[in-house]
Amino acid sequence: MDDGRTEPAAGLDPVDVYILFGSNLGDRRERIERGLSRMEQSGTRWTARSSVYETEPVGVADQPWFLNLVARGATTLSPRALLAACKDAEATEGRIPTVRFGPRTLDVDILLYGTLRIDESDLSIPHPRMNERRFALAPLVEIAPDLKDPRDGRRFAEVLAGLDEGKKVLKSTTREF
Ligand code: PH2
Ligand code: MG
Ligand code: MG
Repeated sequence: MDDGRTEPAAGLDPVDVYILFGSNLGDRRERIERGLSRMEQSGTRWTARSSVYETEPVGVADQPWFLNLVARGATTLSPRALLAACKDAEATEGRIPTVRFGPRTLDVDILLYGTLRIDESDLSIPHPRMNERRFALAPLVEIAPDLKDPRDGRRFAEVLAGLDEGKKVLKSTTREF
């Protein structure tokens, strides 16, 4: 019906979000897969997912290698509700908070929420360290080669190409989803 009121109801327009999944304990693929399913049940529909990457640990060196993957979702959740959904997915994999940058059963991080920028004590979007991390940028650029950083308009592909963080990030070929 066109009655001239074209404004959508507040909060109902889906927003494109990019979420980084990481695991380095237990059945890493299963954990990521279950995390994706869990989040899909609460307001985020996945529209793209990267390959799975085997990645050398960053931060604490003496820990197992990670699997990382980036998924694009269309979400109707607010940034805070999305953060809660990420934490909920982590909790179902039995994540217990331990050392910063240390081993984890499942880590689910919001990289981008549309072009929104938030800087609060417990929630920063875009993810404040994503541009220093090959394990985040490689899968992101795989599914979004033209995407730009809302902070400065640079293409993430260009940021990745210029990154001299030397940690290994290998596209996993052992099993495709
Ligand atoms: N996450 C961290 C710390 N270090 N290293 C890799 N390779 N992948 C991660 O997801 C990762 C990490 C903290 O969240
Ligand atoms: Mg993380
Ligand atoms: Mg995290």
